[in-house]
Amino acid sequence: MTVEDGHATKLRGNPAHPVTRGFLCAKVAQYLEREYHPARLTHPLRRTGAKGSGQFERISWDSAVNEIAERLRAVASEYGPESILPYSYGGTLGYLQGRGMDRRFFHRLGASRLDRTICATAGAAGLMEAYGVRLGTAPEHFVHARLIVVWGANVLTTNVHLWPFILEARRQGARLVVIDPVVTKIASLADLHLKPYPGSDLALALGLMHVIFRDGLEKCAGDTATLRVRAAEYPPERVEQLTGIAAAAIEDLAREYATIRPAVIRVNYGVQRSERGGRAVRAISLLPALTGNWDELGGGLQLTTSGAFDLNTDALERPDLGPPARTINMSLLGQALTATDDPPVKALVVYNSNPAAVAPNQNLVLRGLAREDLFTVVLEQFHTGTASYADIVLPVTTFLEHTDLYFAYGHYHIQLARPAVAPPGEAKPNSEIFRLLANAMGFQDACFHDTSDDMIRQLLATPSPFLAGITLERLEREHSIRLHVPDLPMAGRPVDLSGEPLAYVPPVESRHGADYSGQYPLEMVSSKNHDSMNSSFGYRDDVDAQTAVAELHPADAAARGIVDGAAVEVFNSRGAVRLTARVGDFVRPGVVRAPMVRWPGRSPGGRNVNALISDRTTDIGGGATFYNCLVEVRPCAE
Ligand SMILES: Nc1nc2c(c(=O)[nH]1)N[C@H]1C(S)=C(S)[C@@H](COP(=O)(O)OP(=O)(O)OC[C@H]3O[C@@H](n4cnc5c(=O)[nH]c(N)nc54)[C@H](O)[C@@H]3O)O[C@H]1N2
Ligand SMILES: Nc1nc2c(c(=O)[nH]1)N[C@H]1C(S)=C(S)[C@@H](COP(=O)(O)OP(=O)(O)OC[C@H]3O[C@@H](n4cnc5c(=O)[nH]c(N)nc54)[C@H](O)[C@@H]3O)O[C@H]1N2
Ligand SMILES: [Mo]
Repeated sequence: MTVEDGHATKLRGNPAHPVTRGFLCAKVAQYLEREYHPARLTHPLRRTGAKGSGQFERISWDSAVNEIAERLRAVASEYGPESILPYSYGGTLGYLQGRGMDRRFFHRLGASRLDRTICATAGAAGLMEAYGVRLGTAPEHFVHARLIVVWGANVLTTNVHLWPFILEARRQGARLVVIDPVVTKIASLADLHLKPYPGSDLALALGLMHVIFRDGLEKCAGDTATLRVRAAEYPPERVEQLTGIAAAAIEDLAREYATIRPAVIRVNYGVQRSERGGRAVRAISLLPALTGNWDELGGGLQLTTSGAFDLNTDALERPDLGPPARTINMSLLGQALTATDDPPVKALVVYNSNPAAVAPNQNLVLRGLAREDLFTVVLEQFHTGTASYADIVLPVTTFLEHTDLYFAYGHYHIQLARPAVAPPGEAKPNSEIFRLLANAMGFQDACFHDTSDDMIRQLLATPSPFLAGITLERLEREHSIRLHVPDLPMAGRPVDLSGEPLAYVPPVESRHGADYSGQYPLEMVSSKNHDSMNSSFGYRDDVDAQTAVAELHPADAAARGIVDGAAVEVFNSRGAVRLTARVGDFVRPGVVRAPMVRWPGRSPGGRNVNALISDRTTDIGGGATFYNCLVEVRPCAE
């Protein structure tokens, strides 16, 4: 980063970083525009118009903090502290601004706890069922693979830093297979692209196991008796019917996967955003165990690397500060705000998240946010859809303006970052805001006076071997440090190879599902957009245009009289969204892709695709089923 006279003028990747190697993803490359955007929030605001109207007046920090403390105290004394709900997720991967003072504050208060399920818990639960630990093949080791299976992972959009390692492996002869109902960039560059029906991956994984067992290709010392019986029920012909992938292709992939070594699977979170998604991840994650791939450098699987970040989060979050409290699943926010009654949610504090845009069953979420008797506080950098429903909006800093220690999403490096520029106006870090609120609430506990450095030291005080020798002083010198994860992170670890309960039942909302009536015959996938970070760049016109689109297969478009560029309505029993059709070989027939997610306030009708998505949760992990959604599409009368 180049800073001239206190102004950041250039943002670059660090060429010495072993994973990111000097290049930035599409989102961070444009971050300085965000940093200095005229729409940045710079002062506390109080709502003056109706909820959702976006009318606010400027107030001082003192009056904002005092009003919030007063309202929270009143709600807690009338309804009990569990009537207060914190809501936060992916705005930052920093520990201090993501899960530090905020958690201390809500724990001390006795507020409801939030089960943060909206992204990754289903897959994590699947991996935990199989291995009891969330580790995987390091991205640097993908270069050694001879077969790379990219399964429900949009690598060139969501995980670009893995691509150079895949390219290097391919230069050395590796084969690349992609399993995705959508023709993503990486799918179009693959040696083989298989397009399963959305949500059918568990059946595909069982089909691969079927062939591996049937042909005696497994290399596994564990007890596979029940898994063998389960897999025997999924011969390729049946799996073809369940997944839409030809039996011959299943046979070929199984044989390739079991015989080319080392083979690595990059399964990302695309697979698990569906009703059978947790168990699908579990079944997929057993494939390397069955074929001995964990024992070879460059073999194995990566879903996540999060298990290596074994920091002392209890010391950071202090769950001991307050009484036990009920837990609310964030993927069910609409229900929590409209149906929960013991006690009802009377105050909502949102930070690092934009639920009005990203949460499923949007009509219910917005109905909840519009409740006049709900006191809502939103900590934000921008005036998001959620902020427009707030009673009080507080301006916050960006990662260029505050200290934090960062978790990694897909590699094993931990990183410290210090502020590089001053915040605009009166913006403050989340950590500072929750410190102020704790003080205004009269919380006397010493931990509310901890500085950022104190908190980083507390986090690093862990017996975990992955963090041995990593101190704040070392981080200060080196910025980014690789955790001590062995080269073969799963070798020799116990694995649960049981086949229970791994039977595949088609998701309720899928072409073979119990809810399928033909009224809404298309399966919609609203996966990540290239230049977006979820809803974070939704104020940009180019991002808005990219997320105002529904991609249809030519056969599905022709059957509905839809041409490329036409205005269409995508609808089901929950809602309707107006988008622009893109017609081409972007998806398998029967599938619609609508890149996520538009700011609802910028869409006609004030809704985005999440108005179409149910709040049914995943088989395990309580996740949202964003990619199991039946819809119909019709041309709009202009
Ligand atoms: N550019 C960009 N990068 C991002 C983000 C972003 O918004 N934009 N978001 C970040 C976040 S929060 C996350 S969680 C990660 C997610 O990273 P990924 O998991 O890679 O991204 P997704 O778009 O959720 O899904 C990946 C792929 O799964 C496919 N898919 C959907 N349903 C199915 C299915 O049933 N089976 C199979 N096999 N494939 C399916 C989709 O078509 C998509 O191409 O990306 C992160 N990186
Ligand atoms: N249809 C559909 N919906 C989805 C998904 C999908 O694939 N399809 N993906 C889901 C997934 S995987 C995820 S992770 C969620 C993501 O949903 P969210 O976690 O809500 O992520 P964002 O939409 O990026 O919103 C984060 C907000 O935090 C703000 N922010 C950034 N830094 C800070 C900070 O330091 N302090 C505060 N207070 N705010 C900050 C940003 O300005 C931004 O408005 O969306 C989910 N929703
Ligand atoms: Mo996510």
